[in-house]
Amino acid sequence: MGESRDRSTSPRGVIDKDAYQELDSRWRRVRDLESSLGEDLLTSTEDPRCQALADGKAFRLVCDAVDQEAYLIPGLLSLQEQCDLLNALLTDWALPPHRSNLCQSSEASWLKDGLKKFCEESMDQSSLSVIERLRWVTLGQQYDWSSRSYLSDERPLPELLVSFASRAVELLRLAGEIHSMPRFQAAICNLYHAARRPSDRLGGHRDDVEEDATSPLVTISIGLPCVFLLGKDTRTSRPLPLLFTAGSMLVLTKRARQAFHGVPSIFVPPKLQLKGRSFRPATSQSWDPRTVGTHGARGWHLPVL
Ligand SMILES: O=C(O)CCC(=O)C(=O)O
Repeated sequence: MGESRDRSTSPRGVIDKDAYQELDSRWRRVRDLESSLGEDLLTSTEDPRCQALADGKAFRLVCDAVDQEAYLIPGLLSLQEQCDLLNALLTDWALPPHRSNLCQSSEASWLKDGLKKFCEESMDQSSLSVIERLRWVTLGQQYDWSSRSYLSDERPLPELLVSFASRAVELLRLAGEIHSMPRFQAAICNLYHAARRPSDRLGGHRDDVEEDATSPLVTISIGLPCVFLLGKDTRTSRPLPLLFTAGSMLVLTKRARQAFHGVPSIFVPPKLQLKGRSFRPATSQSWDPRTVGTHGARGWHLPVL
């Protein structure tokens, strides 16, 4: 969690070319895989920019656009595990005492009722409106966005999340890339909805608030695929656009931990592309994180303090 600048300036105050912003604007306009054809997008681990590690279970990203301490681990979570995450988020984690963009107090019966109806698939307008507006939830040590700092009352992170993030780090430890298992302390769950509103993307930023700015940061993707832009520690570097798919994880460590990154676009399959802001009713299909549409929970983010 941290810095989000629009432009970078040189010491003399001259505005340098914001290569990150340029690519971010370009990708915002691309709304599905089909329209991405012909663009430079890393879509497969066969790409020469992926260097296999751990018997081909993990890949180091090797190109000028990123520091080499960035790793992609495709398909590490099973479909059932992705469902378990989504379920835990909507039935438990999104409620107080965890903070979310909808509620920062302990009284939230309306939130609980809205999420419950949604999960039981007996939605009405008010529960739809809850789901539609839920954008982020913080877990573990809570974060205060206004002061841009972590609050002192430390809460443990949910075990399920820690075990999934540890699985990724363990693979890299066995491959000799990371030397010890970090103690995960905080997470933000970002929900990007298929409506593709401005709130359904994440601008380029660095996570620079954590005290230990070198310990690994793990991002878990569930739901619809997205374009993840991964750069270096300055916006003047042109970032690498990669397709980040459900069940996959990204681990940024050492220098890459300081990298600008963000999510300019969620890919929404044409049959789920929504007109205006009208939302479809939930169906049992909406529980399949591969096709999760109206409530496209997508990003899971575990910065380590
Ligand atoms: O949602 C994602 O995949 C990225 C999340 C992120 O970068 C953040 O929350 O700081």
